[in-house]
Amino acid sequence: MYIWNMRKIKFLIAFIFISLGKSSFSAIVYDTLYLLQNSLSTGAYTIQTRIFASSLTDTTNAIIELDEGDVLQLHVVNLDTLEHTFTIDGIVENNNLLNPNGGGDFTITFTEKGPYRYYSDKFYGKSLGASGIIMYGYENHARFYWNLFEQSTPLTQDIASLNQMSIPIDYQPDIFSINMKVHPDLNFDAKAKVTGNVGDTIYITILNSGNMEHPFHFHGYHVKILKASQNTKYTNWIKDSFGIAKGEIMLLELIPNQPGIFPVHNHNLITITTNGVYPGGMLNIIEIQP
Ligand SMILES: [Cu+2]
Repeated sequence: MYIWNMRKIKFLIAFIFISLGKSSFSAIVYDTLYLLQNSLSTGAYTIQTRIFASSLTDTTNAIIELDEGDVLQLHVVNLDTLEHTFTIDGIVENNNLLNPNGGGDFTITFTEKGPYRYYSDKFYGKSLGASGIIMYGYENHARFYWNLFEQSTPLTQDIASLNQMSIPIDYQPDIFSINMKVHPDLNFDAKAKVTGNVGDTIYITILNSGNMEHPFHFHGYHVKILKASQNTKYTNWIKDSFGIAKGEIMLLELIPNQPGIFPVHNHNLITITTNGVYPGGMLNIIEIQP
């Protein structure tokens, strides 16, 4: 009887500590996104884009980082002239319409660590790039993000004016971007260019927000695919090249075994050009110190 009571007390004490621990580490995180009309130019080409931006002057989709346990309280303002949705597959699928010059408020709780895709499920939203990343957890590690997007100059004009309602079979994109930037501008994107030290545990999220599959090739390192939303067979595979399906989000773990500066690039060679010239487009750098 005495032992039972002691166990009960220990359990209660542990419960109190767990409760205190949870309340001290979790928080409600308030954020606002603005769905904007934007564009991306590389000199010869200009594509129309739609983005969920953190501010009215941003040119790329916001990356929202949460600690494990956080609850996201999100305000979304639609500054486009067309209606959109704020969608996260399996989490926010209903009551998520964003009227033009209107918006919505969303209280979002995540239960599983990892990256999530938010997007407008309207064709003219997602096909023009309104698609970004929320990262939940892994807050004690370096986290990097590659949001892939490509489009064609005349096609984006037709989609924006509602004259085109699908991606045509002869789709020929002419801008290939990561975080709405092209190489070498990517070298100055601290969320995209992977930096760290040998032995670090680094998490890289790749989201394919584009309108075609994108195969990637790592030089210098192999990565472990921790999560893949569509190519689920890849889970826990350690690879240096793999495809990312249209709309797919992946979480990669990189533990660098050697110092150096190495490229990571799309294996479809047209996508690592800008204005038709190599190197450009979806070409990224990993820079690891000893
Ligand atoms: Cu290669």
